[in-house]
Amino acid sequence: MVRVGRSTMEAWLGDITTLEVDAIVNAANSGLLGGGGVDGAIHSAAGPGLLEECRTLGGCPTGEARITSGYRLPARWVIHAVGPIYARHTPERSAELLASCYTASLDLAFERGLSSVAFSAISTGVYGYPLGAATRVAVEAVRGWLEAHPECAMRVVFCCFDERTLAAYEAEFARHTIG
Ligand code: AR6
Repeated sequence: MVRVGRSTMEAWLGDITTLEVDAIVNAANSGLLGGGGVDGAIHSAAGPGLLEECRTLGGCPTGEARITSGYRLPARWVIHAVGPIYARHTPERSAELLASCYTASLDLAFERGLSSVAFSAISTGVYGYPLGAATRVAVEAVRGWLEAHPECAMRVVFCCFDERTLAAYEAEFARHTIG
């Protein structure tokens, strides 16, 4: 766990659809109408109400996020962030777009007065973002946002669906704790 002012960042191994937090962050696509991976798992667990609400949103550009209710999920809200498809951009542009997913999601959570948010490992599945680089962007973006909002006491969970992802976050946290 890494402390940033009144906030914390932690990594957790498991299925994001089981997490009892204020909001979970989905790795969505720009249509916001569901898909495979974590997106499919979230839509299945939330039930059809989620898709109905998503249909009203009119999609979401890459690097941005939208918020809906959580329906049958234990989380009250779902934030749908659209990560970059890694091969479609330069590495620098992909990093900007990915960082923006994290900061836009935290902006939405903060605006709603939420105090706990769990992120999926956006873009590291079928969107092909190399895991180590994505993890670095995620932790640095969240840390920067928390440092810029010292009044905020947010619990940020990085939800890892496999051991490899968990190890990447723990390695990244070690860098932030030591240096
Ligand atoms: N809980 C937590 N993490 C999960 C779960 C789960 N239940 N299931 C998978 N993951 P991906 P992307 C992890 O491919 O790369 C979808 O079709 C997975 O192991 O879901 O951003 C969307 O509709 C990986 O670490 O998202 C988009 O079209 C991480 O979630 C596209 O995929 C992200 O993998 C988005 O691709």
